Amino acid sequence: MIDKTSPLPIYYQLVEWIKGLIEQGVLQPGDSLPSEREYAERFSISRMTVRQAITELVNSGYLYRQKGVGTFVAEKKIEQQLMGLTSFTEDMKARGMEPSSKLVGFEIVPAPTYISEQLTIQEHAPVYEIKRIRLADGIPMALEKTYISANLVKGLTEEIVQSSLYHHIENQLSIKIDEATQVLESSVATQQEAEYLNIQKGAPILLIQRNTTLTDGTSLEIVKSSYRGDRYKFTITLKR
Ligand code: 16G
Repeated sequence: MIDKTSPLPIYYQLVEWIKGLIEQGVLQPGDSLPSEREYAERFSISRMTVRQAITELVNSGYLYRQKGVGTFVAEKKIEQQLMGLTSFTEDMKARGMEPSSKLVGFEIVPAPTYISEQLTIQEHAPVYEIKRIRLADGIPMALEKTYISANLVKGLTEEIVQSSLYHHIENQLSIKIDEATQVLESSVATQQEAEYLNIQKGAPILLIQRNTTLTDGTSLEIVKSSYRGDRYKFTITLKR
Protein backbone atom coordinates (compact mmCIF):
# COMPACT_ATOMS: atom_id res chain seq x y z
CA MET A 1 0.00 0.00 0.00
CA ILE A 2 2.73 2.45 0.96
CA ASP A 3 5.85 1.96 -1.14
CA LYS A 4 8.77 3.85 0.32
CA THR A 5 10.89 3.18 -2.75
CA SER A 6 8.32 4.80 -5.05
CA PRO A 7 9.06 8.24 -6.48
CA LEU A 8 5.51 9.20 -5.44
CA PRO A 9 5.46 11.17 -2.17
CA ILE A 10 4.31 9.09 0.78
CA TYR A 11 1.58 11.53 1.77
CA TYR A 12 0.21 11.27 -1.78
CA GLN A 13 0.19 7.47 -1.66
CA LEU A 14 -1.76 7.66 1.59
CA VAL A 15 -4.22 10.14 0.04
CA GLU A 16 -4.82 7.80 -2.90
CA TRP A 17 -5.18 4.77 -0.65
CA ILE A 18 -7.77 6.43 1.61
CA LYS A 19 -9.62 7.80 -1.46
CA GLY A 20 -9.73 4.25 -2.83
CA LEU A 21 -11.26 2.94 0.41
CA ILE A 22 -13.93 5.65 0.22
CA GLU A 23 -14.66 5.03 -3.45
CA GLN A 24 -14.92 1.25 -2.92
CA GLY A 25 -17.27 1.84 0.01
CA VAL A 26 -14.95 0.22 2.55
CA LEU A 27 -15.11 3.55 4.35
CA GLN A 28 -18.69 4.88 4.39
CA PRO A 29 -19.98 8.43 4.91
CA GLY A 30 -20.00 9.15 8.64
CA ASP A 31 -17.33 6.53 9.48
CA SER A 32 -14.61 7.83 11.72
CA LEU A 33 -11.02 7.61 10.55
CA PRO A 34 -8.25 5.98 12.59
CA SER A 35 -6.11 8.54 14.42
CA GLU A 36 -2.96 10.06 12.94
CA ARG A 37 -0.94 7.99 15.43
CA GLU A 38 -2.56 4.73 14.29
CA TYR A 39 -1.83 5.44 10.62
CA ALA A 40 1.70 6.55 11.44
CA GLU A 41 2.42 3.34 13.38
CA ARG A 42 0.72 1.09 10.86
CA PHE A 43 2.76 2.38 7.91
CA SER A 44 5.88 3.40 9.89
CA ILE A 45 5.63 6.95 8.62
CA SER A 46 5.67 10.27 10.43
CA ARG A 47 2.54 11.81 11.93
CA MET A 48 3.31 14.94 9.94
CA THR A 49 2.99 12.96 6.71
CA VAL A 50 -0.31 11.50 7.87
CA ARG A 51 -1.53 14.98 8.81
CA GLN A 52 -0.59 16.29 5.37
CA ALA A 53 -2.60 13.53 3.70
CA ILE A 54 -5.63 14.01 5.95
CA THR A 55 -5.56 17.79 5.42
CA GLU A 56 -5.54 17.30 1.69
CA LEU A 57 -8.54 14.97 1.92
CA VAL A 58 -10.37 17.46 4.14
CA ASN A 59 -9.65 20.29 1.71
CA SER A 60 -10.90 18.27 -1.24
CA GLY A 61 -14.11 17.37 0.61
CA TYR A 62 -13.56 13.63 1.11
CA LEU A 63 -13.23 14.00 4.87
CA TYR A 64 -14.33 16.48 7.50
CA ARG A 65 -12.92 17.25 10.91
CA GLN A 66 -14.95 17.77 14.04
CA LYS A 67 -13.04 19.66 16.70
CA GLY A 68 -12.20 17.50 19.68
CA VAL A 69 -14.00 14.48 18.21
CA GLY A 70 -12.10 13.26 15.17
CA THR A 71 -12.06 12.99 11.40
CA PHE A 72 -14.94 11.48 9.45
CA VAL A 73 -15.79 10.40 5.93
CA ALA A 74 -17.94 13.06 4.21
CA GLU A 75 -21.06 12.44 2.16
CA LYS A 76 -20.47 12.07 -1.56
CA LYS A 77 -20.70 15.34 -3.46
CA ILE A 78 -23.71 15.92 -5.66
CA GLU A 79 -22.55 16.09 -9.25
CA GLN A 80 -24.48 18.68 -11.21
CA GLN A 81 -24.29 18.76 -15.00
CA LEU A 82 -24.31 22.28 -16.35
CA MET A 83 -26.30 21.53 -19.46
CA GLY A 84 -29.99 22.28 -19.53
CA LEU A 85 -31.79 25.15 -17.88
CA THR A 86 -33.24 23.17 -15.00
CA SER A 87 -34.67 24.08 -11.61
CA PHE A 88 -33.46 22.93 -8.24
CA THR A 89 -36.61 20.85 -7.85
CA GLU A 90 -36.04 19.09 -11.18
CA ASP A 91 -32.34 18.53 -10.44
CA MET A 92 -33.02 16.85 -7.11
CA LYS A 93 -35.93 14.75 -8.37
CA ALA A 94 -33.80 13.58 -11.31
CA ARG A 95 -31.36 12.02 -8.87
CA GLY A 96 -34.01 10.50 -6.66
CA MET A 97 -33.65 13.03 -3.85
CA GLU A 98 -36.50 14.85 -2.17
CA PRO A 99 -36.27 18.62 -2.74
CA SER A 100 -37.61 21.09 -0.21
CA SER A 101 -37.21 24.77 0.60
CA LYS A 102 -37.06 26.69 3.82
CA LEU A 103 -38.24 30.20 3.28
CA VAL A 104 -36.13 32.75 5.17
CA GLY A 105 -37.33 35.88 3.39
CA PHE A 106 -40.28 36.76 1.18
CA GLU A 107 -41.34 40.32 0.42
CA ILE A 108 -42.06 42.83 -2.30
CA VAL A 109 -39.46 45.62 -2.25
CA PRO A 110 -38.57 48.54 -4.55
CA ALA A 111 -35.89 47.15 -6.88
CA PRO A 112 -32.36 48.14 -5.89
CA THR A 113 -30.68 49.94 -8.82
CA TYR A 114 -28.41 47.03 -9.79
CA ILE A 115 -31.42 44.72 -9.89
CA SER A 116 -33.66 47.07 -11.91
CA GLU A 117 -30.80 47.49 -14.38
CA GLN A 118 -30.34 43.76 -14.79
CA LEU A 119 -34.06 43.04 -14.96
CA THR A 120 -34.46 46.06 -17.29
CA ILE A 121 -37.37 47.43 -15.31
CA GLN A 122 -37.90 50.93 -13.94
CA GLU A 123 -35.79 51.92 -10.99
CA HIS A 124 -37.57 51.11 -7.72
CA ALA A 125 -40.30 49.13 -9.53
CA PRO A 126 -41.69 46.40 -7.24
CA VAL A 127 -39.79 43.11 -7.16
CA TYR A 128 -40.14 39.96 -5.13
CA GLU A 129 -37.12 39.34 -2.97
CA ILE A 130 -37.18 35.67 -2.11
CA LYS A 131 -34.62 34.01 0.15
CA ARG A 132 -34.73 30.23 0.30
CA ILE A 133 -32.59 27.53 1.79
CA ARG A 134 -32.73 24.68 -0.73
CA LEU A 135 -32.56 21.22 0.78
CA ALA A 136 -32.10 17.74 -0.64
CA ASP A 137 -33.39 14.88 1.53
CA GLY A 138 -33.58 17.42 4.35
CA ILE A 139 -29.93 18.52 4.06
CA PRO A 140 -29.25 22.19 3.23
CA MET A 141 -27.41 22.46 -0.08
CA ALA A 142 -27.70 26.07 -1.16
CA LEU A 143 -28.94 29.46 -0.11
CA GLU A 144 -30.75 31.28 -2.87
CA LYS A 145 -31.75 34.93 -3.21
CA THR A 146 -34.12 35.56 -6.10
CA TYR A 147 -35.38 38.82 -7.58
CA ILE A 148 -38.40 38.70 -9.89
CA SER A 149 -40.43 41.62 -11.22
CA ALA A 150 -43.76 41.71 -9.38
CA ASN A 151 -45.39 43.21 -12.46
CA LEU A 152 -44.27 40.28 -14.60
CA VAL A 153 -44.97 37.36 -12.28
CA LYS A 154 -48.06 38.25 -10.32
CA GLY A 155 -49.53 36.62 -7.24
CA LEU A 156 -46.59 34.68 -5.87
CA THR A 157 -47.24 33.31 -2.39
CA GLU A 158 -45.08 31.80 0.32
CA GLU A 159 -46.64 28.46 -0.47
CA ILE A 160 -45.70 28.65 -4.15
CA VAL A 161 -42.06 29.57 -3.55
CA GLN A 162 -41.74 26.87 -0.93
CA SER A 163 -42.23 24.38 -3.72
CA SER A 164 -41.16 24.99 -7.36
CA LEU A 165 -41.02 28.49 -8.78
CA TYR A 166 -40.33 27.26 -12.33
CA HIS A 167 -43.23 24.82 -12.17
CA HIS A 168 -45.59 27.62 -11.15
CA ILE A 169 -44.29 30.05 -13.79
CA GLU A 170 -44.53 27.52 -16.61
CA ASN A 171 -47.56 25.49 -15.65
CA GLN A 172 -49.81 27.92 -13.78
CA LEU A 173 -48.87 31.15 -15.56
CA SER A 174 -47.91 29.60 -18.92
CA ILE A 175 -44.84 31.83 -19.14
CA LYS A 176 -42.17 30.27 -21.32
CA ILE A 177 -38.68 30.27 -19.81
CA ASP A 178 -36.05 30.36 -22.53
CA GLU A 179 -32.41 30.74 -21.54
CA ALA A 180 -30.03 31.85 -18.83
CA THR A 181 -26.54 33.15 -18.31
CA GLN A 182 -24.67 31.77 -15.33
CA VAL A 183 -21.56 33.07 -13.65
CA LEU A 184 -19.67 30.81 -11.25
CA GLU A 185 -17.33 32.17 -8.60
CA SER A 186 -15.62 30.73 -5.55
CA SER A 187 -16.13 32.24 -2.14
CA VAL A 188 -16.25 31.43 1.56
CA ALA A 189 -19.31 31.23 3.82
CA THR A 190 -20.33 34.35 5.71
CA GLN A 191 -21.66 33.99 9.24
CA GLN A 192 -25.23 34.00 7.94
CA GLU A 193 -24.58 31.52 5.12
CA ALA A 194 -22.81 29.27 7.62
CA GLU A 195 -25.83 29.30 9.93
CA TYR A 196 -28.33 28.65 7.16
CA LEU A 197 -26.28 25.93 5.49
CA ASN A 198 -25.12 24.27 8.67
CA ILE A 199 -21.42 24.69 7.85
CA GLN A 200 -18.49 26.55 9.39
CA LYS A 201 -18.03 30.25 8.73
CA GLY A 202 -15.26 30.52 6.12
CA ALA A 203 -16.02 27.09 4.57
CA PRO A 204 -15.80 26.96 0.76
CA ILE A 205 -18.84 28.15 -1.17
CA LEU A 206 -19.59 28.19 -4.86
CA LEU A 207 -21.46 31.30 -5.87
CA ILE A 208 -23.67 31.07 -8.93
CA GLN A 209 -25.53 33.98 -10.42
CA ARG A 210 -28.20 33.11 -12.94
CA ASN A 211 -29.94 35.71 -15.13
CA THR A 212 -32.87 34.06 -16.87
CA THR A 213 -34.83 35.40 -19.82
CA LEU A 214 -38.08 34.54 -21.58
CA THR A 215 -38.47 33.80 -25.29
CA ASP A 216 -39.29 37.46 -26.05
CA GLY A 217 -36.08 38.57 -24.33
CA THR A 218 -37.78 39.79 -21.12
CA SER A 219 -35.65 39.27 -18.05
CA LEU A 220 -37.34 36.84 -15.65
CA GLU A 221 -35.08 36.49 -12.64
CA ILE A 222 -31.77 37.42 -11.08
CA VAL A 223 -30.73 34.67 -8.72
CA LYS A 224 -27.70 34.46 -6.47
CA SER A 225 -27.09 31.00 -5.10
CA SER A 226 -24.48 29.98 -2.55
CA TYR A 227 -23.79 26.27 -2.91
CA ARG A 228 -21.93 24.25 -0.31
CA GLY A 229 -18.47 23.52 -1.65
CA ASP A 230 -18.30 20.32 0.36
CA ARG A 231 -21.48 18.87 -1.15
CA TYR A 232 -21.49 20.04 -4.74
CA LYS A 233 -19.41 19.70 -7.86
CA PHE A 234 -20.31 20.89 -11.33
CA THR A 235 -19.60 19.17 -14.62
CA ILE A 236 -19.61 20.70 -18.07
CA THR A 237 -19.26 18.77 -21.32
CA LEU A 238 -17.05 20.53 -23.81
CA LYS A 239 -17.27 19.60 -27.49
CA ARG A 240 -14.62 20.28 -30.11
C1 16G B 1 -32.24 26.79 -9.55
C2 16G B 1 -31.73 28.03 -10.28
C3 16G B 1 -32.55 29.26 -9.96
C4 16G B 1 -34.04 28.99 -10.12
C5 16G B 1 -34.43 27.79 -9.30
C6 16G B 1 -35.89 27.43 -9.50
C7 16G B 1 -29.31 27.58 -10.32
C8 16G B 1 -27.96 28.08 -10.07
N1 16G B 1 -30.34 28.35 -10.00
O1 16G B 1 -31.91 26.84 -8.21
O2 16G B 1 -32.17 30.29 -10.84
O3 16G B 1 -34.79 30.10 -9.68
O4 16G B 1 -33.64 26.67 -9.69
O5 16G B 1 -36.12 26.31 -8.68
O6 16G B 1 -29.45 26.49 -10.81
P1 16G B 1 -37.54 25.80 -8.25
O7 16G B 1 -38.37 25.69 -9.49
O8 16G B 1 -37.29 24.51 -7.58
O9 16G B 1 -38.13 26.84 -7.32
